[in-house]
Amino acid sequence: LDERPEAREHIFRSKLPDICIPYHMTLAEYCMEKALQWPDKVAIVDGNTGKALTYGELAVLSQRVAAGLMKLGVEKGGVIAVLLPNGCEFVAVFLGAAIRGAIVTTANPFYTPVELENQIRVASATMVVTHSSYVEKLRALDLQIITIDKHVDSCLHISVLFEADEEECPIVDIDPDDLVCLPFSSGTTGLPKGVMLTHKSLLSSVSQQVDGQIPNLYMTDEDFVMCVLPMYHIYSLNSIMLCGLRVGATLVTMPKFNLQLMLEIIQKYKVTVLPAVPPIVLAMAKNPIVLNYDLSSLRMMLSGAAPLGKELEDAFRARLPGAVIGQGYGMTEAGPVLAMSLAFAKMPFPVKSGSCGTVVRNSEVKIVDNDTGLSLTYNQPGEICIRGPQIMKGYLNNPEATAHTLDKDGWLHTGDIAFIDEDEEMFIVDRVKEIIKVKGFQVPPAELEALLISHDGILDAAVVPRKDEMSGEVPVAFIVQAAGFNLSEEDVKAFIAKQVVFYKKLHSVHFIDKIPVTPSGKILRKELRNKL
Ligand code: 4UU
Repeated sequence: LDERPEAREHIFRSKLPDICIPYHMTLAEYCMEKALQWPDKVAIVDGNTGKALTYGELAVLSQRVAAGLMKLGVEKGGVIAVLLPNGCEFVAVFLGAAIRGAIVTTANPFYTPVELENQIRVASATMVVTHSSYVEKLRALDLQIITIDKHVDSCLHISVLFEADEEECPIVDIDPDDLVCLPFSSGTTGLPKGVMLTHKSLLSSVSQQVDGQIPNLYMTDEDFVMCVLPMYHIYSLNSIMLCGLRVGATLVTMPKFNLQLMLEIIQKYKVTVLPAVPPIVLAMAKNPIVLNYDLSSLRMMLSGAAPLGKELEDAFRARLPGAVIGQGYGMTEAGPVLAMSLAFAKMPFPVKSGSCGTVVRNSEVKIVDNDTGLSLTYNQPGEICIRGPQIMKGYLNNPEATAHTLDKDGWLHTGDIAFIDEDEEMFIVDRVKEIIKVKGFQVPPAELEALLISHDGILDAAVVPRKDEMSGEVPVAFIVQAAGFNLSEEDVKAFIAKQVVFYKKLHSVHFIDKIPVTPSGKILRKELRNKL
């Protein structure tokens, strides 16, 4: 009898064979590898304005950005913040920074000054590339600001990067384990942390999706990929931007979601691939205006970042039978893609509604029973753990949080509860982490709780998710009020609303006498959720 622990572990793998991942390449080389084969092909087109950039132009522009960054004193390993809506500037700056050997931290441009300051401080960013309309929010920080549109006092203009000399593009010795991207995520607990993604992580994740004889996510240079999900979130950054460039597709960008505009753009550009989040699937499946458009070009609808119900998936299929719908399952720390529907494979497998996909290639998944720590086999729900070349290196300057998430054997613990059926399809059934997902966006309860207890009238607070038809989940607060105060629900909501980005706003506030906690002081979130 083999008594080694690994002999007791049930490891799940992709149904597709492993592939050869070109670890030796840098992320920019890898994503632009084939760009020279089609220099005149449009890489990115702005769906609203029609402004387009070809692969050849993008290659030159990113070399100029790398040269410009070097001239401005950005060193290898330097961190720059990108605070931009979707568009060619985002892509060129990201690639240019990667060529320079710098690290890009991405954030939501709608973040409040407090949210931005926190991230920029933790990330030690020294420069930010943004739109002039966000400059005021950044003034208090010690940062070199570059604007992509008009000139602004005491800021630089993007021309310092875009008009630099590509001949001066630095040749940097980049190791596969060097960082390239630093998105923020609260992970399984606490405040947002910098997720260290290396050239190797992102390159592996892209490769696991689109490379090989039988790609799992089959996209080609003939595809027009809708880029409406924000590139500052890892889903869009990886599965749309980087995967799209790798295969030579055309990215059709929109700065923000608007259903009617999106439908017009799909029709006009004959968009073939629509990566989305559940609220967009809901609109596509249910909103009557969808029927007014010719969407026959759509062949693939990918949903991810939050649970998508079986009913909704079926409703979408009934309305748009020409498009294959399926899910991807990602987590920033996992590089990000853990599982992808095999309905999207070059040789598609039959799949079931409600599944979030099958584990990607060159990776191992195990499902762990949280009580016994044992790994489970088919059809038994437990915590999803993943191991592979794509997962993060750790949280920046936070070994404690890293140790809590990455174990000594290299497994990343997701905090998601799922089972895998006998067809290797994964079904997420619960979440054992605090994070609240509003339309796929992360809302860390710890952040809202810290803000709440900073109010003199609030003694203690807990924030939990409440199910919501439109957003999936919304945050609601339980509050213990201090003696002598008479706060109303509206007072508390307004106090939070002015400090956070729109999707983190509280939807209701409940006053209670005491926040229920475990003997060790952890909030009993389930108990509060059950009260709702
Ligand atoms: C149920 O949401 C993401 C990344 C999503 C993504 C990326 C590339 C989806 C498809 C793709 O191709 O990252 P985070 O870090 O913002 O949030 C991670 C959490 C997960 O741990 C899980 O709880 O978001 C939830 N989640 C999902 N839940 C992500 N995808 C799914 C899903 N079903 N399909």
